[in-house]
Order: sequence, then structure tokens, then C-alpha cells
Amino acid sequence: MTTERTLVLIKPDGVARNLTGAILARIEAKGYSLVELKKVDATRELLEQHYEEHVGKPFYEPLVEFMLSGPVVAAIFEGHRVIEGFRSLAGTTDPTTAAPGTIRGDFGRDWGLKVQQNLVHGSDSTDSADREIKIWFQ
Ligand code: DAT
Ligand code: MG
Repeated sequence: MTTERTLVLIKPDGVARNLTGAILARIEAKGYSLVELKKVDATRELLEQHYEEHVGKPFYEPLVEFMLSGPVVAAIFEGHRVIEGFRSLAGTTDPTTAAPGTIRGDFGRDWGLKVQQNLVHGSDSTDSADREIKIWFQ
């Protein structure tokens, strides 16, 4: 049994489209437990820490602008291999090609959609999860 915690963000598109409940329900239905939950207006400083690995990439600035465009919902989920499990549930980064049955594949809109509008974030390793949980839940 490998109980882990992960940071999940419901991005501004998910919150604005009233998909928060539907997304959280899928995570809970897979068996993961909600540990913390809050709605947050992110700041540029917070996002710079969160997306540290992407600073300087061509999509960084549009990504940050998008993440500042409305409130996000931040959650900590706990469960057996939840880091990997949530990323599998979320689907691949680009919602256009994310598999049907995944959050991004099912809810990602396909008209003029930008890749950053992919509804959710999930930590990609135990180190990232520890780091990101500290950033969003001090
Ligand atoms: P993920 O969110 O699947 O872990 P990532 O960490 O590589 O993906 O990138 C963080 C976010 O940046 C991602 O959710 C959407 C955006 N992004 C990534 N690659 C992109 C690209 N090529 N064009 C536009 N946005 C991109
Ligand atoms: Mg990532």
C-alpha cells in the first residue's frame, strides 16, 4: 500500500464552466479521499512558483495569463498511488487528443481551444506533490 497525496487544481475554465463538482466527483468515485479544498484567486508570484519548471518556455506567459483569468479550485487528494492515478484520470495534456473517458478527453472543448485550457492540474511526482502542496496550502 503506497498512500500518497497529490495537488489537484481545477483551472479557471473548469470553474467558469461549473464543472468543479463533476470533476471532484470523478476523483472521489475512483476512491481518492479529499483532504483539503479551497477556491483561490492565484497571483503571478504563486504561479511562478507553481510553474517553476516552465518559466521561459513559449507557452509560459499565456499559461500564467490564463491561470489569472479567474478563480481556481485547489485540492489535496489522498490515496493509493493517487499521483499516477489522478494523471491517468485527467488524460494527456492536450484535451483535443486526450482519451475519451478522461477528464480532459470528455470535458475539453474542441472549438479553437488552447492547450492550456485543459481543466485540471495534477502533480507529476512525489517531490512535485510535496512542493506544490506547500505552495497552495501553506
Ligand atoms: P501537464 O499539465 O499535463 O502536467 P505540463 O506540466 O507539461 O502538462 O504543462 C503545464 C501546462 O502548460 C499544461 O497543463 C498546459 C500548458 N502547456 C503545456 N504544453 C503546452 C504547449 N505546447 N502549448 C500550450 N500550452 C501548453
Ligand atoms: Mg505538469
